[in-house]
Amino acid sequence: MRMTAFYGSDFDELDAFDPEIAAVLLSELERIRGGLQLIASENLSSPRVLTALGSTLSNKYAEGYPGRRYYGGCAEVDKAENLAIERCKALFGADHANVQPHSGASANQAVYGAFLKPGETLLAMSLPHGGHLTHGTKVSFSGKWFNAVHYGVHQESEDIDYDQVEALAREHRPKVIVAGGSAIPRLIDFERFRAIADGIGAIFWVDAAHFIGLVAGKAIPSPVPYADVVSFTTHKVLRGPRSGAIVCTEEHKAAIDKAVFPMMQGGPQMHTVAAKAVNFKECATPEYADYARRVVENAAVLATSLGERGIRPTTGGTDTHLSLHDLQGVGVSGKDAEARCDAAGIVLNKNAIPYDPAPPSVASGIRVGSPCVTTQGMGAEQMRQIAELIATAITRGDADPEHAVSREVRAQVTELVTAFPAYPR
Ligand code: DSN
Repeated sequence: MRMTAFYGSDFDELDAFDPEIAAVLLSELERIRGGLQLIASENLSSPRVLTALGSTLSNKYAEGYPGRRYYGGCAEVDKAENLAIERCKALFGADHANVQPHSGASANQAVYGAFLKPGETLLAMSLPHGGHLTHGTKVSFSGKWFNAVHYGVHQESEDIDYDQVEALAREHRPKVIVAGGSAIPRLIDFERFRAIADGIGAIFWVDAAHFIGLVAGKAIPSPVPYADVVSFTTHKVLRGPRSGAIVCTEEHKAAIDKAVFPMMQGGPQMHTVAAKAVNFKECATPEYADYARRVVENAAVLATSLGERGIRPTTGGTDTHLSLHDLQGVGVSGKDAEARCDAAGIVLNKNAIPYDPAPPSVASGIRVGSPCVTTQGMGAEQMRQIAELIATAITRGDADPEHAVSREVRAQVTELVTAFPAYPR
């Protein structure tokens, strides 16, 4: 009864009306099913999350916050947003949650809006050392509107240079210090960052987009007890809809809410807010905690196994869901490695490594992540097998899908993804 009352997700009807788009939806599903998805920032969200995303909540304008909207008819979407807020707060032990950011970049924009005026200074990790585009790079609003100072990693350890963070903080006295990025394989010392921020009276902001899912599953330490504000995406290890969120202390609640709406965004996407509520409920289960633990275990095995095949993990390995690998030892660029893997059914991305001699469009490294393959139920044995397949594709393969090595590796990938299917039929 409730199923027939639900309006949406009628694929057959869409197919009849718009076979071109229906074909894309199907072929993308087949692409996901047909290869190994090792992009560290991707995951396979549940059919429950996808159902909420495909619902009529998409129609509703709800500018404002629950109980304080600028439109009538918000009683039902208010329930969804209140559930998302309460579940998010409980999941992370946070004083306050804002679940309206449309994405990680939008969430970050709101954090800037809450704490910085144009021209003021922030201190963040540099993009080539593992930071993020929105952390003050020149091509992003954050680098154009604010004075961004960047720290990096030690050349030898390839881990964050905390002494440099402290020295730059003292020299430049940034209003905000940012920890987090998109290619950091190791745990971040939040306590040290907090102490540095306190030493100069700065706001301590953690962009936890990449690893927040591991925090939700209690597989790694949480930044929430240390940070003034934590922004994140909901679609990476967390496995929710493609979106963002912010948690913060009581003190900054009003500033964050005003910065998300009306400063940076208009109407929230209420279907996505509902999907975030579903995802936060999923993340509070023992099954999710087990998943997060296995993501870390799998990433460690994959990193070590690639290292054993000459594909060196920077920092010597990983504590999280991703590892970054230096290909200089095998004499292949990141760009070529990505193309060879792609031809063999292995989806990963080229990535700059710290102190990379190559330009970012070529890069000397690759980044690999375990979120998707762990969702598919793969474990340590499969990680070793995947490392062998990646090494074969990179060192003996070719960008041509018809090359003998591409075909040979692809056949083994097919066996693997048949045994551990994504979105089982
Ligand atoms: N583009 C994401 C990533 O791949 O890490 C971060 O925003």
